[in-house]
Amino acid sequence: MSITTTTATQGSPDYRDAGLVFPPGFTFGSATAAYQVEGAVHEDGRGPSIWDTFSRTPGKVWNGDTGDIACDHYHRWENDLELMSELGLGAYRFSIAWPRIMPTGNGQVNQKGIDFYARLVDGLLERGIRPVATLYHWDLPQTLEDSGGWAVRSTADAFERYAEVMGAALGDRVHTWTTLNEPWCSAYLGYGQGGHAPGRHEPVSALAAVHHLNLAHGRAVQALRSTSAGDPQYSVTLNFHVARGRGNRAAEAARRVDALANRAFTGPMLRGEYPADLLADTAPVTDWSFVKDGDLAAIHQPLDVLGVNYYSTVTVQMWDGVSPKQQNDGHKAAGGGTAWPGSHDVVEFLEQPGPYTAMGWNIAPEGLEELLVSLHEQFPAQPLMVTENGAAFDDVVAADGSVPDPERLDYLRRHFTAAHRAIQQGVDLRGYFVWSLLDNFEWGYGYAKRFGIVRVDFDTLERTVKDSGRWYARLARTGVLPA
Ligand code: GCO
Repeated sequence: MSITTTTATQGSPDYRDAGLVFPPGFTFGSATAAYQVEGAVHEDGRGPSIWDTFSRTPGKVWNGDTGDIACDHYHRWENDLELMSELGLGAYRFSIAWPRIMPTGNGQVNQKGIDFYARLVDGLLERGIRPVATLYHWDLPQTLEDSGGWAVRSTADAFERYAEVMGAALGDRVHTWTTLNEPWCSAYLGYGQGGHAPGRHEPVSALAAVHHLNLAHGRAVQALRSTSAGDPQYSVTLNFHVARGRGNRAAEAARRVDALANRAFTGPMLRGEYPADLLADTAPVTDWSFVKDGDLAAIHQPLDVLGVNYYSTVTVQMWDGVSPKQQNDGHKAAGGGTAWPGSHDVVEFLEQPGPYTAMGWNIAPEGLEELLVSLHEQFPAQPLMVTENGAAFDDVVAADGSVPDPERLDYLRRHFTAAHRAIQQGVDLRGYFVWSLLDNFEWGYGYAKRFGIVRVDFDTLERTVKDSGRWYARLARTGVLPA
């Protein structure tokens, strides 16, 4: 099976199983990211990030929302750890805000920033919850963007120094280090399509950013390895595109998206090379001269686990010249519409068959199964971990204060079933992190979209475990998919 199947989904199998037993030791966790939950953006010496700047720029984020307060996790972290204990989670995937550690991205280290994450990690360990720490979940220090951001090589140098600092500070206690979260978003949405910070529209910069993020990853793995006193695992998290082609150039459309979105990262990280078809496709835009001698060897580092984020599939069609409808709506999964920098052939992201979540993303659990099996076939020795999967729905609080969210529960059940099916087919899947522990700041959508298995009332900041959270607690405690 391949990611680049050429026909649209022929209808989803049901994927509503119960009673499935996950392998012993399978990790059940939940995930968040610093800017989405912490708040406290001016506290304890934190410097500004590109998301502070972007969210304050009129028209960029729904309703003018910012992460200034978010879930106030920076102050309520102990309460949130208690919540994780109550849910029986085995691991917590969080991200470290680079601008808390190095307020200007370089140079001076801010001890108060380190102290916060040290308290968090210690609190997790006290409760028997494994810390899975991501170094970069999109909050680039603004000063680094001011000197060119991910479009320039010096940002990868700065990231390496940041990784050294974190390895030395927490490498004795962190269970798993993740270098980057979804570099696809950082590069293409940040520097190409512009729907994410820093909001630039520069195709060449987007491809340079791809490379500098890859380089930052490889250098960070080496830096963490040399400074971590314990025996942590090393990983990266990618958001893969499961692309269905349509039309008379269906296979070509799917191949191009696979090259640009998936293999632009797995190629250098897991094989030590950029795919030849990617270089050929992008030749009209760049000769990739930003790739220097030794870079590919630096990027190609053994990983204990590859993090996989999956939400939905994409359907793509290729046109010669301008498509009938060049969508450019900032839809994350759609890659911002006309995906192909520099080509006369336009790849258009088509509307998907439903049903949909509140993000407008199609619900396709079979895509997760297919993706995991495909990755296993491409990289047979590479253990995998689902580092994000979940769904936004418009939750309604019941009169008794509870939050029944049957659609999210059903979404999770079906995707856990898909993961189990992949395991049955021989995929070495080590764990699963539900996105998200808490309703939080959903980037360009602000607080309008709720992904949490725990509700956050954004007026009072009160937390309420949703029905999906209770269901997940039963799964996490028993390892058996509850009815
Ligand atoms: C992502 C992110 C999350 C999003 C989630 C829903 O990696 O895209 O990790 O920050 O909130 O994916 O869009």
